[in-house]
Amino acid sequence: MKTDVAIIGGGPAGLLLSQLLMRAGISTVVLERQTRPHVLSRIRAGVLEAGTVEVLKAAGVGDRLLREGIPHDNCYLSSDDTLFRINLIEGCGKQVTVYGQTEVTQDLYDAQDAMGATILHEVSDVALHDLTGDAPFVTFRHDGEAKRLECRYIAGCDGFHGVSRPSIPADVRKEFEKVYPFGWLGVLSRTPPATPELIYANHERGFALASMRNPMLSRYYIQVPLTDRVEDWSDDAFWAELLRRFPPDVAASIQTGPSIEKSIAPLRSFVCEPMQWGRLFLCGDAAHIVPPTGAKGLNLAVSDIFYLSRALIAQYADGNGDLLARYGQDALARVWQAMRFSWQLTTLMHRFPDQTGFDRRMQVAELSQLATSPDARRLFSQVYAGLPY
Ligand code: RFL
Ligand code: PHB
Repeated sequence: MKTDVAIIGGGPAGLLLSQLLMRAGISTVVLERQTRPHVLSRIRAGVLEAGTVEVLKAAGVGDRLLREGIPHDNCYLSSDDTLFRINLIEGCGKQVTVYGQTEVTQDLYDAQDAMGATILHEVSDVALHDLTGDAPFVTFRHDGEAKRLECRYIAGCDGFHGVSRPSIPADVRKEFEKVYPFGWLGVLSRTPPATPELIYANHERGFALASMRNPMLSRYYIQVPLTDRVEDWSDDAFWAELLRRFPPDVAASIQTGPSIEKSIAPLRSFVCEPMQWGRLFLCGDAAHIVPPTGAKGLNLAVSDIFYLSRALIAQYADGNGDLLARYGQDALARVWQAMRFSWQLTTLMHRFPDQTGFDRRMQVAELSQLATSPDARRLFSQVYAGLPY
């Protein structure tokens, strides 16, 4: 098999890259380890930055997003029993849009099917070869047979546990990591959202988040110790704990119901430098992980794909490799800004096991600055709604 760009991983990053490149006449093959229903069953991101919406529109997958996505002008922060609003429009003139990652991925699959894309599911033993030469290739198994895919470039879009990042030699790679001493227990339920916009809550019992997918589908999270397992949490125990962590009037507006999905995600900040090695380009979770506080993960995957697709299109259009040579530099500048924001919001909104009275006063001071200072809210809004590309 032969293609221009071999794409490892058919999550949102890989599918979006394939879509943007195919629209520019560049051929792709996507290799995905899981089945399509498995990829579509992962409940993850929910909040899209304004720039993400623009990239998805440019990729030809904006129609349903514009119809069904819920634009939000605000988000709310609460600390114990106080609640304040951050108006994103006042802060930076931009909104965010609530539209699930599952929906983004479904739209990309539909668009890719319509273009006749080659997406191979249930591939195994993917290995990358000759990355620093002019003719890299990928070997893998599919339908019980060993296969070889020749290409000009490889995009590593295979998430945190993929094979692409470890294909960069260990003595070249620098990895930066921070692991947080808690996770998020998330519940999806077929109930109307408690409030029209998101509420991030810092409570003495721990963090909580009220989010949503659509007018009849709510998504809630609570901070839990890393030792907790999903089986430890009955629906009743989850709702009781969630309600305790919001101010009383918010808690009173939360409708509880059976969970239709329940999972625990650990929190981690992680960056791999460089994001490119020879003809291999890392994108999305393959290169970096943010804690979900602030909803940056999927948005960063999209900004990486924006930079890489632009660079590959320029390379194919007129042989100009300048943007491709600086892909990692361009992507990382934005990644580190989002990394700092997610770390800061995680630090601000969670209760840490070893938190001192001093640490708590620092949270209170920072929350009070956000509540009272338009300048502080402006800085917050700029990153929350999305830094420019
Ligand atoms: P993905 O989605 O992990 O996709 C990678 C794909 O690669 C496949 N794969 C392989 N394929 C072939 N060969 C191999 N060896 C392979 N190894 C892996 C995998 O099967 C998979 O299909 O990475 P991608 O595309 O970079 O997308 C990143 C996003 O999924 C991720 O950043 C977000 O979900 C993070 N995230 C959020 N991001 C936001 O922007 N806003 C949010 O509101 C938000 N909320 C969240 C989140 C992540 C969460 N969890 C569970 C980690 C909430 C949660 C709870
Ligand atoms: C979500 O709806 O899943 C969500 C929203 C905001 C976040 C993280 C996750 O910061």
